[in-house]
Amino acid sequence: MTQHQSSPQHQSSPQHPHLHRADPEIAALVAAEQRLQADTLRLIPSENYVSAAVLEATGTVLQNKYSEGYPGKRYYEGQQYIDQVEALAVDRAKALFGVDHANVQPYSGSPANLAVYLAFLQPGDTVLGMALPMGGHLTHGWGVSATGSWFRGVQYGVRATGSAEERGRTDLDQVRELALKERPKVIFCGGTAVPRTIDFAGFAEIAREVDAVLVADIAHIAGLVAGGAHPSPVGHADVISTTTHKTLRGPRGAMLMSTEQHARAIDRAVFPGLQGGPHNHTTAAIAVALKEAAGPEFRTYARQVVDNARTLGEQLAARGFELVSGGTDNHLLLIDLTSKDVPGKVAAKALDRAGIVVNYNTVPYDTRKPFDPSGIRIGTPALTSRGIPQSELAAVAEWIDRTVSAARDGDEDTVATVRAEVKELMDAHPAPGLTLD
Ligand code: DSN
Repeated sequence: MTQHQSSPQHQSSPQHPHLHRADPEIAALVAAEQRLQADTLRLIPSENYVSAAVLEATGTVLQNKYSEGYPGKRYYEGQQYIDQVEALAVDRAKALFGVDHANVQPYSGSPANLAVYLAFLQPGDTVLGMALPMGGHLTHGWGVSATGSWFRGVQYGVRATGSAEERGRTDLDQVRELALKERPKVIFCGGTAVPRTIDFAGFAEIAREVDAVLVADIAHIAGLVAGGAHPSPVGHADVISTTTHKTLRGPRGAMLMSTEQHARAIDRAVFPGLQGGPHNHTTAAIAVALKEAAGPEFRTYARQVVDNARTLGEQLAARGFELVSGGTDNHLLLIDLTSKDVPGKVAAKALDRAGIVVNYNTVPYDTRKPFDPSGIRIGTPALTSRGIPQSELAAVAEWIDRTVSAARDGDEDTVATVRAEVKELMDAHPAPGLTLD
């Protein structure tokens, strides 16, 4: 058994003494996960480290309370403080993103997007979104999702031809063509593997042409938008959907924001349309994260995330890695490993053994299957939260290169060596929110 796989039963959890006494099995697993998050280089672009303050807020007594409804109009009594918590979260979201309206109750990104369907579509209506294998999200009308089976999902992709920079970028000509032909009621822009700036103005023009509601799903880039490191969809999109736990560095949750015109439809869709009581402990943690994101340090963080991704991309390209679209404008890199002769899943698993956590991912026009695709997806939000200096990113690229080659050659000694080197760098840059014994 490697150190990586060490049995959680051997670890103690003095940080959570009550949990440790009541349920040592779960306490040990939590402690082991904490150790894993501390020791590994987490490059999954949708993950991050929350602050200790956000973490504390998620573990408060607010989770004991039911509060169906909205501040000032609830279906349960005893809302003296809960109303204030939710109102603070809403006000902070409105101020940070500069929107007319914010709903902080969606349980996560998928329910938030489902609420959009409930607000604007009837079953069978047409929605236009980016195809999942091209970088979109399941809930943008992909077939296996309720959004693609209860609604009529029409999907756009990215350019297949052109220069290395042109390939892999959203093709707005195709979006317009599809929109004019299919007349969707809703158009989604944004996605989960989009390394380039989203042209919100371009999407808005198309949406206006066909009288569709434009929804900007900024789950991945919300922190970059808040920190001024990616253009804002405000003024272009009718509705903005986001999770709160990715670049925004909040708890696992979501928000829907909109113009005043759509505020009532959004609120009614979230509650009572789709959900029951909001998760008040999450709402409190969202409020804390929004306060953190409004500070000057967060702007520095957001810009550093992008600078780090660009540097890491350049370092990887210099080592022969093929980056979809030729690079990145944001926090994310999508890497096609075909030229390295290593399938994405094999590479991701070797990297995991080396203490570098990524996910395998389809690349546009992938000839392999989604569960065994050609690529990996990596990102810099968590690494930047640890304050790992940009000067270390050449070493990170070198570790990725050595490990991918080792995966191809079956060289587990190199994997173990990289793991030790990764641990040394992680020890030098402790993650926020993790206080280890
Ligand atoms: N699972 C998220 C991601 O990793 O991008 C999207 O829902």
